[in-house]
Amino acid sequence: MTIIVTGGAGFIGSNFVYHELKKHPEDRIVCLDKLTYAGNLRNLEEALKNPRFRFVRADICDREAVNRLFQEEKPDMVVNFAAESHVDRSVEDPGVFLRTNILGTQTLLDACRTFGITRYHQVSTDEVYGDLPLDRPDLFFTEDTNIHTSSPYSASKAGADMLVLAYHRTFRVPVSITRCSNNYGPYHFPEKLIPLMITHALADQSLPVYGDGANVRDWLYVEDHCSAIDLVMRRGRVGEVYNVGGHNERTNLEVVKTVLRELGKPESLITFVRDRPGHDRRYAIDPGKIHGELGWLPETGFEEGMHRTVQWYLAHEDWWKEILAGEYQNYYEHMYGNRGKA
Ligand code: NAD
Ligand code: TDX
Repeated sequence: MTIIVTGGAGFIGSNFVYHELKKHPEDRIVCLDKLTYAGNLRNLEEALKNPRFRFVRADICDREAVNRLFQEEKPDMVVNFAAESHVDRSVEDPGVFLRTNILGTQTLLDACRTFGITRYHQVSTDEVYGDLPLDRPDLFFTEDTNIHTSSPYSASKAGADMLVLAYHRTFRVPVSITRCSNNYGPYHFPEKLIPLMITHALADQSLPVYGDGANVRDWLYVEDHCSAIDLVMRRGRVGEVYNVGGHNERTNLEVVKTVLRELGKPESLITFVRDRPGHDRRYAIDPGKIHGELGWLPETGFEEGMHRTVQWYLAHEDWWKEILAGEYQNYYEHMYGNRGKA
């Protein structure tokens, strides 16, 4: 089988490329990625040595390039990871989120209609459900929870999900969607909470926690997300949505303290800064459907996953130092320079 993986040079996409090459020695993987600030060919260094892997630099909004690739490769499946993925950036500049996340998805769906595929899989997020109150630990997102978005990022992801389901209903494109909770692990871009805190702690810089740090996220080790996508795209029912999460809820402050413990650094590095506008309070996934229908369960617990992640960042200093030395400097100064204390 030939599988097009879009956004495969990013965090989850690159982990997924390795997962597929290893798990399915009969399949070819073609990665289509624009290499935005978040895409990094270094993430695919090992894959590029594999004859079953091909990399193509292109924008998912570029109809001509997308159609040319479909024509050449005649893919059996398409898995769409390509997206603008950082909530804070979507607050600064929503336009590119709508373009890539919605129109890019449409371009891929149109190619699937034209050329025919056995499955189009959309990698979505639990953020499409909005948030849950902190004082109702009995509530979880199910696949039937209303779509109720908070940020331009989550609104664009929800728009894409609606389009995917519409193309199934109207044009019979065989689609599936996974909505996963927060991922962490190797190749996580250092603008996101966990790698940002690891890299700051290693440099003895302050750790900027938004608001009071009481917001809750449901963390899943990236490898477990990859195994869930692999299962759903191959065995999940067409036209269905599957939530993915491992019941690993932590406040941001707990996560930051775990990082500091792992690195043997003092909690005095923590600084509370101005909150994110529209900051979602709590995400919590009910993974009952994917477990019940497909038998999926996560394999890596939070303590083990965090230990592995911190070790990875310690062993790959050159990877993140190269990122921190580039354009990212300007981003950090712009976003955090005038943030002040909470
Ligand atoms: P990322 O930002 O690390 O990577 C995104 C990748 O997409 C990059 O390689 C980038 O170059 C590429 N890309 C961006 N715009 C493109 C375009 N127009 N054309 C082609 N390629 C383009 O993101 P991530 O954290 O790996 O997330 C991957 C997907 O998973 C996203 O769709 C995101 O919404 C979803 N998701 C992420 C998480 C998480 O915790 N990170 C959780 C649930 C769902
Ligand atoms: O410097 C920070 N300080 C801080 O307190 C940053 C970057 C984040 N935070 C908080 C905000 C969130 O409550 O940490 C939490 C996690 O923040 P992010 O890493 O930005 O992730 P989040 O906003 O939860 O979104 C992530 O999970 C869902 C991904 O970036 C999305 O792509 C995915 O859909």
